[in-house]
Amino acid sequence: MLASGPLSGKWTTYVCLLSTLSTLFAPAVSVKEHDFKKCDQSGFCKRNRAFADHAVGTSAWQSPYNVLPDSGAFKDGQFQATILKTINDKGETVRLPLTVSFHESGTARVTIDEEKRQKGEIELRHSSKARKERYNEAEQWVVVGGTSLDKEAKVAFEDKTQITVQYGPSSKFEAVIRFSPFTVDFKRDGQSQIKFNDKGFLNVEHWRQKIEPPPEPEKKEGEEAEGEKKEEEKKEESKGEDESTWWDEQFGGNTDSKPRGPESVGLDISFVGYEHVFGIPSHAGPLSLKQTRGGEGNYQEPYRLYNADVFEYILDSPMTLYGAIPLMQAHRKDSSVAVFWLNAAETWIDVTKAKDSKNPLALGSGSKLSTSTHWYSESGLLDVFVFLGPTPHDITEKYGELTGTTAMPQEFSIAYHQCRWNYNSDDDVKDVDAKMDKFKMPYDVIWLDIEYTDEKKYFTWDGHSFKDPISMGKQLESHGRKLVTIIDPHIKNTDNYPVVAELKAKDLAVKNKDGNIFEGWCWPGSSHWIDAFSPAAREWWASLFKYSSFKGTMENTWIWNDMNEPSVFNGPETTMPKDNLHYGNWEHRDVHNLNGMTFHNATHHAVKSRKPGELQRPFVLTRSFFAGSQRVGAMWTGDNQAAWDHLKASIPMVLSQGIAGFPFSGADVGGFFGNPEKDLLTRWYQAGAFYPFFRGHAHIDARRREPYLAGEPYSTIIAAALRLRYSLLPSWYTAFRQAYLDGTPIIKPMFYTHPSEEAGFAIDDQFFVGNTGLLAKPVTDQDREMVDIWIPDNEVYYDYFTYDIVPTSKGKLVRVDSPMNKIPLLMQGGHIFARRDRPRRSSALMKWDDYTLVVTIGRDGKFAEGDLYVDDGESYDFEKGQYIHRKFVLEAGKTISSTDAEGRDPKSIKEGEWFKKARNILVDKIIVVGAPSSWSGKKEVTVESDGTTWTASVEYSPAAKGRAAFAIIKKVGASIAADWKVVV
Ligand code: NBV
Repeated sequence: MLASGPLSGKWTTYVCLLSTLSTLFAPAVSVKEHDFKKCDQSGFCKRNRAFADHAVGTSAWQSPYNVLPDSGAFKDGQFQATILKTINDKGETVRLPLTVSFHESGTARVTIDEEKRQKGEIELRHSSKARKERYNEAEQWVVVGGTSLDKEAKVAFEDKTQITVQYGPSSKFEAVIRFSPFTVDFKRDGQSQIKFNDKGFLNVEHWRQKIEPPPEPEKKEGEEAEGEKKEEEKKEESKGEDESTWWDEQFGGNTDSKPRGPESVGLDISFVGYEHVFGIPSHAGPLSLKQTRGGEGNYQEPYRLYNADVFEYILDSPMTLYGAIPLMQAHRKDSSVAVFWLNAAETWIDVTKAKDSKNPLALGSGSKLSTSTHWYSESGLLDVFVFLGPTPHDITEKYGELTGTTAMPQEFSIAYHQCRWNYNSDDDVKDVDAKMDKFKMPYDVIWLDIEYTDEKKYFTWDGHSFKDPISMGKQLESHGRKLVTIIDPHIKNTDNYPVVAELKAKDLAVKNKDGNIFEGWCWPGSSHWIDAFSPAAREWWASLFKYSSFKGTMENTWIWNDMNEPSVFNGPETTMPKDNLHYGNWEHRDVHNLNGMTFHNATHHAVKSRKPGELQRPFVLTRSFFAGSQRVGAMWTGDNQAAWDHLKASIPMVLSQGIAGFPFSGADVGGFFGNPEKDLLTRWYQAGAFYPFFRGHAHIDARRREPYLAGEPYSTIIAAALRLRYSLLPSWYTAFRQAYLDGTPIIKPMFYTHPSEEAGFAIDDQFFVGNTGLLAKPVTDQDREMVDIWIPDNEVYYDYFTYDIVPTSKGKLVRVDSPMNKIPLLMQGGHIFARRDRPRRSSALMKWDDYTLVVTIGRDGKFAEGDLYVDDGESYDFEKGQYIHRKFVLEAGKTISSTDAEGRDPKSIKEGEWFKKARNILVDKIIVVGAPSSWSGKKEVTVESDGTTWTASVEYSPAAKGRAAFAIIKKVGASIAADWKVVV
């Protein structure tokens, strides 16, 4: 690993050290698939797949899970009973408490635990301190609302064999719980949508005592074969169960001891009549998930969720990546449903599709397939939420209610971020800052990777290269810019480092299986890991971020959390041993997928409390995440490559984040590893300008590639992409507001916006932005000068840049020119969206700029509407009503009006300083694309606001050569905060 460019002596030393470290402990440069488990290398994955195969292959298979007769009771929106699992031919059973909850929000939840009494009887192996319970605290981290029980839910039918509960809005949802075997059929309007255990794959590996085998008698000659026969017989007795990984498991030279033995939970979940399933990020594959049990074009392996530092990941793969959101949405024409599998342990999901002739919906709706999924997690509760839609928006909204929505970001954080590993010194940062200005490239944030520290000791600075961080921060501040510094969860194990000394003294680190502090290797060499599950650890973590403690940081310093899967170079699969122990003596196995979120959360709260009465919304980027992470920051898709196929893959990945409730996401622009050719870099900026999180980043070995270095014509084209993002920031911010309110994705795939158009369900390379009607399809192929955009409806579409009317109709592919300097971007008719057209150096400098409204007249020639949300872009005052939210409507092709989008009475708002100043921000220009011909010859329009009337000039350009007619109303002069009306 060698850095390019001139190296100082010290720098060379570092690079050598790094290169030694990385060869010793880090994975090699490209992902080694064999560094990560395949299903048959993971004991419980193999067992659950084998269990499913056994069920499928056994005629008249009977699931051994039955609700104990008369054990059930329904009360106040909840059905509780005991499931008996028959564990052997003698009819012995274990008891599994079942709770089916029906919530006012319309979601249902099925939870299966294992009876405490049984657990108490189990003696753990060794002297392990691991907690003797199924992990039941994921809920505390993930669920924030939507679980009030629905007291209106009622029993519609009940006998000895089943109970049917009606629930949800107008009682149109129904759960039919059958007892023998235990199954649940979730219906909407009387039709089955989701079935649990329909295939009989329910599998709760109960806790059992390890029976140590008697010592093997010494073998005499010729006894070998006899021994093998005994093994076979044993397998036969245990019904083919493979016990070899029950008590410990080896992988890559590591042994995972399992003090509690086998304890996985598995269930088949069938989506009746649904051909498409989406979600369960993060994977580098198509948005519409593939089948996983082989066959042409399918995967062989299940989708895996086990947060890992996979390093240069491969594409089109169900392999795990850095974060996990176990939410799956199924969609067919006009109907969406979903499940959320609340389990933080390693999880695998098989997806298969089959013709379902029994199902009238499948045939009638034109959807020919049903999708069956099979979920299994290594430990913990079986805990599943069910959403019955029917729209994709219902799913994201209800899921948002359950796990929280995107935190309202500071406006700077949705602008452009300039990063690389690494900016070498404070002078380097200042220089990049100045050059971006020189080349008129707007940016808001510059980032420092791990080299800014003194030998990877976080909360310190390398005194040689970063002599004066405050003066650096101040230069940035002078243009409203910010600095982000990286802080990772591994704490260098070394002398004279107060942070590690405190971590140890206060006993706040993750422990190994013996209860001693866990030591592993990461960038700093020998390290310990903060255990962010512990409240005391989080409190201590917060103390480290105080300005007085993390010297050199200022109010414009924000934080980046990397390596929080956690990445442990010498650990199994580059992460922590599963038998490590966390706060409360939970095994790492139980909480692995939550780990990244707890660290991100600790940092978010730490930054929020840097000084008493902190007023700014924190910005913290994370690599690892789980369901709920959206509440505390943004994510990026990790270490991609400077290659066209990685650019292409980034779009479905970011779309998938959006429909799984974590839309504040983006991929490294330019590709992390390698050196992008200039055309690729340029195209990537054009795509990145449409990621909700927009950051250029590069590996330490990559050549410098700040956008001004690209040279002409590329630099100018990149600058245009940056400016496009900046001019549309008001609309992006409005989309974030919607995401914050109800979980709506920021960029939306076709199935989401047009749930009736089947031809669009699998399309994942084009998307709409917020509610603007902007339809983008970034170019992701080399030398592609035209792209085909799929048109989902019969609206009129205009080219964003030329106002050409796209000759098209619903369901057609339309060819759009896309030379290097053009982003294929259409405007759907019928919308009004806001821009700020004056180019400036940073978003902060645009704060008081006037707005341009773009009206795209719909097919009927008369109507358009849209909204704009504005607040101070940084504080929490918006929670106290300090915001402007306007609704714009064009009516009858004649009047354009602005009213309060929420119908608020202006007198009810006690206007603070920002609000008062914002009143002076004006709507400067209104561009009406597709303006009616009756406007031709108009020179003036009247503007009415607050009882005053004045005129504004209008310039009308008639339609010409495929271009729509358009009008520009100039110097409108109406306040953005006021009601007004423009009459043509
Ligand atoms: O901190 C260095 C890098 C960082 O630049 C990258 O964005 C992360 O994904 N980090 C990974 C660790 C090393 C990766 C080779």
